[in-house]
Amino acid sequence: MVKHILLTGGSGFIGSNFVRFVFNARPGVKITNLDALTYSGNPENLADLEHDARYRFVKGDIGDAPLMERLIGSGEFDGVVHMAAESHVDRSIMDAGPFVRANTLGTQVLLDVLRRMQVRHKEGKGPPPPRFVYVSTDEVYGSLPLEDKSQLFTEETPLQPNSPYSASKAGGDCLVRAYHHTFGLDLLTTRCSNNFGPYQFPEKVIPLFVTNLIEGKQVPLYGVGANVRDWLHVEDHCEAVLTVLERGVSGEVYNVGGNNERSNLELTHAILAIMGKGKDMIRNVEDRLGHDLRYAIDASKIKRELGWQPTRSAWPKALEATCRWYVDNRKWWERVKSGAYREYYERQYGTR
Ligand code: NAD
Ligand code: TDX
Repeated sequence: MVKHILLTGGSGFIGSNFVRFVFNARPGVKITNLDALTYSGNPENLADLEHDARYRFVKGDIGDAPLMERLIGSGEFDGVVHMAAESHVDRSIMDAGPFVRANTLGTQVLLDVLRRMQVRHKEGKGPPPPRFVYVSTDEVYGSLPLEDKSQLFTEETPLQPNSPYSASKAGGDCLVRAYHHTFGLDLLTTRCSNNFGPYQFPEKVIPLFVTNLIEGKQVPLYGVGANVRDWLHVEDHCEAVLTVLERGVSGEVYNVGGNNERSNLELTHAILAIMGKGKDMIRNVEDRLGHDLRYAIDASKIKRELGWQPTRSAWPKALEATCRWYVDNRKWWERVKSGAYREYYERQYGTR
């Protein structure tokens, strides 16, 4: 079992859920969270754990090679879970630069630190490089047709990313593959479908729609809402990542999915029903450029080989619980939507 995990991007949606999940599931494990606190990194997501002896926060950018060298090269971690990324497709369509820098080049910086550790270790001059899990996405596979529901993404599906976001994530996937193949580093990859749950930045469709409805605003549905996504509760994803870290086979890729395909229109109707609102609250807006039609994951490998399967994603109960979380935690998302969450950051870490 791992003892001390370096988690990158731990102040974001999945990262902050991962910290909580691991502390509950493995009370003896320590986590150091390395996060640059970009717009989607919110220290308030983990404010209650700040004084937990098992938790440490380091503010930094994965692209900062000397810092990564000092941190990872110290040898204090036996596992790295790499989640830090620019994560929103629409932002990548506006400006791809930050995506390539964080998702592709940032991943390369981390891999190069491991490579240098490996060289030093072989010379008897330092600790071995830790195991490294790259948290990727189903979006690297591109898009499936709407008509033929039998088609699913498997780990053998060729990478055909369609957005600057998914292309920059696929850059990371390719580097992980190459560094394992070339140097034999202990690297693994997960490719997960759309997550939902608490602490998701309200630019993503579920928290955006739920919080808009609470505020009495309409929900902007792209096109006619025909696009299909496979929804997985974030804690199921966290469990899958921990499982891969603990028991995955080095060099392997594991798909993670909820077997829970919904069109955006179906999803929107479900949210409206939960929130007690009518269809008049839908505003059909211009479609996303290059909008992938359908993502659907075949997650049979991780089930067969590592025994993981989703247990928290049952529809619509899990969606109802998520909507309720946003209803009950209005202060959290109001501070995000208004930008006030940055004040906490300024107080804790000074000006940016
Ligand atoms: P998020 O945007 O909520 O969080 C990303 C975190 O990374 C933030 O805390 C941000 O400050 C940090 N970060 C960004 N650039 C950084 C850098 N250069 N250095 C250090 N930290 C940096 O994203 P999320 O939804 O929690 O996604 C986490 C990971 O999971 C990403 O790698 C994403 O590609 C992957 N993923 C997400 C989903 C999903 O549905 N949200 C599904 C599959 C995979
Ligand atoms: O306002 C909106 N209206 C709308 O119709 C938004 C923000 C989205 N949508 C649609 C677009 C997508 O088909 O809803 C669907 C989901 O959109 P997002 O929440 O932006 O997620 P998606 O683009 O599918 O990507 C997400 O899942 C995979 C994450 O943001 C990625 O980080 C992850 O890799």
